[in-house]
Amino acid sequence: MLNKIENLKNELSALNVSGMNEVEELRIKYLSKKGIIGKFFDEFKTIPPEQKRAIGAALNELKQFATDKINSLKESFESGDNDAHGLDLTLPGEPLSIGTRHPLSIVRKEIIDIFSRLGFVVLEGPEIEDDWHVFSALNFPPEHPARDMQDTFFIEKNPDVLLRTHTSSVQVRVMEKEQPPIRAIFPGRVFRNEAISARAHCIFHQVEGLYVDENVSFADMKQTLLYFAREMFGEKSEIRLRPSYFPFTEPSAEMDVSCSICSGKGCNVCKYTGWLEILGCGMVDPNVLDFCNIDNKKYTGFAFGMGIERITMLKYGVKDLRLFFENDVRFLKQFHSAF
Ligand code: 2U9
Repeated sequence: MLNKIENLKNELSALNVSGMNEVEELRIKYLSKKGIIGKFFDEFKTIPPEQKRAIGAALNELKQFATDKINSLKESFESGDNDAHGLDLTLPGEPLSIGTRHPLSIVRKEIIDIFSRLGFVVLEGPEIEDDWHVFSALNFPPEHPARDMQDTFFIEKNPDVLLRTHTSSVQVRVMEKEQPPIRAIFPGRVFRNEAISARAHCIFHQVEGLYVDENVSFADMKQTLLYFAREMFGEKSEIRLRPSYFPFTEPSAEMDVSCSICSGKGCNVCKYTGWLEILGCGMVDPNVLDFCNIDNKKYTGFAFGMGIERITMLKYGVKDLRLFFENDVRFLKQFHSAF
């Protein structure tokens, strides 16, 4: 009897059906009063009393097993696992649209690739910073307006905990830890307490660069940045450097690239000047090297910084900065990348 019970269990395990009608037929075949399991219970009445305990338990278990099996077959049809439920499964599916790289990611990658070809490595650091790494080590005077609540997001005061306003803080951290030669670029998000408009946002993306070694000169900087401009905006691009001022560089300059839209002839993008301002740069102020424990008699360096939004706007003719943050696919899908 135990063998018969085991065989029937195996038979039930292997059952499969193609419709609800068949499930009902199986229920009748196995579980109705006159079904196979019912007959086993009739036979049970005739077995010797000493076997009743073991066989009774096995029979009850078989009945439960059959009930569970029939119920699960029934449920699979009710939930639609096995049935089209009136749907035409031959209709074509709705295509899933594949996303694209964000334009800022495309341009950041392009900038990184250009400087990588010149031997710059990529380094990153924290977005939440302290006064020393964002201002003091960079030679900002105590009363500089950037230290004000109106320009910078403070998380805590005394001691100051704040969101970095530039990625220069990462350069300070690197110089504090490592001695020259240092040749790296620093991409990252930065935060400034500005009203959001077509030309400004409170969050934006920068890439800064730093090269510190013996005998690094202003001419090295100029040639590096000329290479960058030609790779980024086309080989016919020209650059010009205008004197400027930053607390952390001396001398400092702002760099323009000839307008790639009108080839310098003048158009509404370059406001009829033929030039587009793309970055700031300069020789690292000896004070800054000193603050970071680098011998400013032995080493010199150049640094530069650019906003990725600005470069992207100029390269693609985007007129409103807010488009980068709205994630409207009609805007985003116009940009294509090979990576
Ligand atoms: C250290 C020393 C020097 C980084 C530099 C600029 C010039 C610059 C702006 C461009 C547009 C910021 O995104 S922006 O608003 N940046 O003009 N940045 S030199 O100089 C450094 C950095 C770190 C230790």
